[in-house]
Amino acid sequence: MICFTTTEQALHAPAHEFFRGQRVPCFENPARARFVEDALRVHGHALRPPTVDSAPLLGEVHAPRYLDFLRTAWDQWLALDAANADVQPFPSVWPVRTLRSDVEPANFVARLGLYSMDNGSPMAAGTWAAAKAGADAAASAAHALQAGERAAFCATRPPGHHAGPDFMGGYCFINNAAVCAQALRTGGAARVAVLDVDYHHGNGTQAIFYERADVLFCSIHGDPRTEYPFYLGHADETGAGAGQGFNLNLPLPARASVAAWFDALEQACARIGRHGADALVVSLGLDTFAGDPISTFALQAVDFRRLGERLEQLGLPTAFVLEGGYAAAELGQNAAAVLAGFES
Ligand code: Q9C
Ligand code: ZN
Repeated sequence: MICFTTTEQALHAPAHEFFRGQRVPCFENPARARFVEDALRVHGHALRPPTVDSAPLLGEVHAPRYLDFLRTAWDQWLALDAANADVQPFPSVWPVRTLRSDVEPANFVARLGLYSMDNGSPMAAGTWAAAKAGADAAASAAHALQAGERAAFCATRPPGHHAGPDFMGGYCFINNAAVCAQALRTGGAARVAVLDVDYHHGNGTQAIFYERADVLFCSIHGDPRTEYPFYLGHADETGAGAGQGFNLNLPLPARASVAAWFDALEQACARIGRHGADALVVSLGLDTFAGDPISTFALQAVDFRRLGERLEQLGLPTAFVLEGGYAAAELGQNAAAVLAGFES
C-alpha cells in the first residue's frame, strides 16, 4: 500500500501533558510514528513524503483566524519572553457559555483558550510544521486515490480528529481526515464517507461536516457520558440542515467487548454502503487496542486485521489516516495488521 510519512512529525515533541492532576510525559509522542514506520517497512510497504501542498484546502475545513493563530502561535509565545523556548504554553481560560468568542483578545493565553477545547493539546516549536506536513500527507493520500490507487495510508502525527473548525483539542491541531475528505471532494468525488474508529469520538470531524450531505461521518467510540471528549458523540447527533441523516454515532460503553465493537462496525458499514460513496476516509485510531494506556476497549492485532478485511469489502478507494493509539511499541504492528487485512 502507498504509505506517506513525514520527517516533520518529529518536530512536534512537547515534553508533558496534564493527567489526573500530574504533569506526565506526553502519550502522543514522536516514537509513535517511528514504531509505525518501522513496522510498515518490515511488512514491505514503501514510505514516501507528501506530494501535495494542503494549503489551499486548509481554509475549506478550518477558520482563517484559527489557522493564522496556529501558524504563528510559537513565535507569539516566544515574543512574550525568550525564556519561553523551554516552556509549554497551556490555556487556562475559555469562552464558555455567555462569554464572547467573536472578539480575539490581545493576550496570548486568552487567545490560546479561545482556540482550544481543553488543556490537553500541548504545543512545541515544531507543532505547526508537523501538523502542516501531516495535512499534506492526508491531501497526498486523496491525490493517490484519484490517480487510481486502491488505498493509501498516512502516518499522520499529530492526530487530527478532535480539531474542529476553529479549535485544537485532544492532541489535535489540523483535522487531517477532514482535509483528506475535502481533497477528495475537490478532486471530483461527489460523495465521501469518513469512518472514525478511534476510541474517542471524532468531535472535530463531526463538527466540520455536520451540516453537509456530501460527507457522511460515522464513528464508533467510547460513550461520551464517561469517555473523552465528553461533550459530543451521542447517538442522537444525526446531522443538521442539509446534513440531517448524514452523521452516525455508535457509542459503546467503556470496556465494551470485541464482539460489540464489530457489531457496531457492521452498522457503520451498512450506512456507508447506503451513502453511495465514491471514496472512504478511515480515521484510524488504534487506541481501541487492549493494551492502550488511556482507553478501555479490547481489540488485539488479529482484530485489527479483521477490521482491514471488512473495510476492503466495502469496495471503495480508501485513505487511512492515523489518529490515536498510545501503546507505542504495539502501534506499528497494529497499523500493519489493518493494512495486511485490507490487502489479503
Ligand atoms: N490528559 C486522540 O486519541 N485526554 N486523542 C487524555 C490526559 C485526551 C485522545 C487524558 C485524550 C485525547 C487523538
Ligand atoms: Zn483516541
